[in-house]
Amino acid sequence: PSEMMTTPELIAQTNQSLLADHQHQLYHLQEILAKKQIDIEPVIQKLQAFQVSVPSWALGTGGTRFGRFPIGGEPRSIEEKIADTSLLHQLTGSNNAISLHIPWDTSLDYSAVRQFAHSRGIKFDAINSNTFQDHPQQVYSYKYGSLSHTKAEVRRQAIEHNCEVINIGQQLGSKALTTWLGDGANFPGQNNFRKAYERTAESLQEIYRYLPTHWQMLIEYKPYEPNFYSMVIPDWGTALLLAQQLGDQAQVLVDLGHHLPNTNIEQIIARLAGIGRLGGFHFNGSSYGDDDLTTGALKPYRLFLIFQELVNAMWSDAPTNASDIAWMIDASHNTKDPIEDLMQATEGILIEYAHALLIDQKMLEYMQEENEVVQAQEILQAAFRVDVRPLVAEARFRNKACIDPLTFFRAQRIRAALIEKRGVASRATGL
Ligand code: PSV
Ligand code: MN
Ligand code: MN
Repeated sequence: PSEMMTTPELIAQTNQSLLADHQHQLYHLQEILAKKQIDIEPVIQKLQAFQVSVPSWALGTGGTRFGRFPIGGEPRSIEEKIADTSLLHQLTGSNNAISLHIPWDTSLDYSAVRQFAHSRGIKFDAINSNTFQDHPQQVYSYKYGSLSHTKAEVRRQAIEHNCEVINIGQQLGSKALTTWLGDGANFPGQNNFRKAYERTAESLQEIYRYLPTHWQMLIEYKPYEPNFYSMVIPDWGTALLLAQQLGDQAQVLVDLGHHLPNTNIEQIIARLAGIGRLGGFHFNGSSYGDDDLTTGALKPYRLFLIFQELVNAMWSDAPTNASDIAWMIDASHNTKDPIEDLMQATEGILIEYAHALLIDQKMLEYMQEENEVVQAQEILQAAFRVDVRPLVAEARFRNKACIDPLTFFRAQRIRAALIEKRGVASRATGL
C-alpha cells in the first residue's frame, strides 16, 4: 500500500510508469535538435544544476487586500514552511532553498531551525528585512518611512532591525540580505527627494558596514506601492547608484513585477550582468504591476529574452555568473494551491532557461555583427518555438524528482494529507 512507501520510493515507482513515454519524447527531440547541431547533454546538465528558492510567504495563500481564501493545511511555522519547501524540492529537484522574511518567520532557536532544514535538504537563501510595516514590539512607526525617515531615531531602529536580520541569517547559514523599502511619498511636496535619498544611502552604509565579508547586500527597487507619488528607490538606476556607493558586496535585485508597463527588462538584465551588479532576481508574472502571479503564464517570451541575456553574459564571460545570482520566486496566490503554483512557476522558469540554452550564441553574434536583422530574430524565435518540456522532465528525472510533479501531487492527494495533519483552518504566518 502506498502509505508504507517513502516519497522518494513513490516518486521512483511513478516515474517507472511514465518512463517509456518520456523517453520516446526525449529521443524524438534529441533527433530534431541533433539535426541542428545541438547537443542536449550540456543543456540537461545545466537545467539539473539550476535552483530557484522559495519565499516563505508563498507557501500559504496570500490573497489581496480585498480578501483571502485559505486553502487549508497551510504551514504554521518556519519548520512547516521548510517541510513544504522540502516536499516541493523532492518533486521538482529545483527548489533547494527557502528565503525567509523577518519578522514573519521568527523563531526562538535558529540553530534548531538550521538543523531541521539541513535534515530536509533545504538551504537558506537571501534573508529579507521588513521595515515597510509596523511590528508589535517596535517603538517608532514606519508610517513616514524607515531608512529614509526624517527622524534619526526611526532610521536607527530600521538600521538595527536590518543588523538583527543579518544576525539571524548568520545563524541559519544565509549569505545575503535583501532590502526592499516601502519608503516614499504619496503627495508632491511631502518629501525632499534629495534628502530622502541621502538619508537612505547613509542608513544603508551603516548596514553595509555590519555585513559579514562573505555576504551580499541586495537592493530591490520598485516604482510604486505602497507609495504612489514617489518611491525612494524606484528604479534600477537608483539601486545601482546606491550599490556603487556602498561597495562590491552591494548589488541590484530585479523583481519582474517592479517595472512600469512595457519596460525592456531584458536590457536591464544585460546592463547589470555586464557590470557584475546583478545580485538577485524575483520571478513572478504580471499584467499591470506587482501582480505576483505565476511567472511565465502570461509573458513567456519576455522570460526567455531575460534568460537569453544571462546565457549570453555567461557565454561572453561577463562578470555576473548565473550561479552567483540569488534566484527566487516572489509570488502570492489567491486562487491556486500554493505548492501547485510553485511547481508551475519552477517549470515555467526552467522551460525558458532551456530555450535560451538552445541558442547558438556564436551564430547570433555573427548575425548581429553583420546587421542581419531578420536572421537574428529568426534564431531567437526558432529556439523559443521548440517544445523543450522533455529536457526539463529529463533534468528532473536525473535529479531523482518527478517526471510529472503536478500529476504526482494530485494523485498522491498531498494537499488532503496536509489538511488532515494541520487542519482546514490553518493559516500561514506572514503577509
Ligand atoms: C515588494 O513588493 C516585494 O517584491 C519584496 O520582495 C518584498 O519583500 C516582497 O514583495 C514581500 O511580499
Ligand atoms: Mn520582490
Ligand atoms: Mn513585489
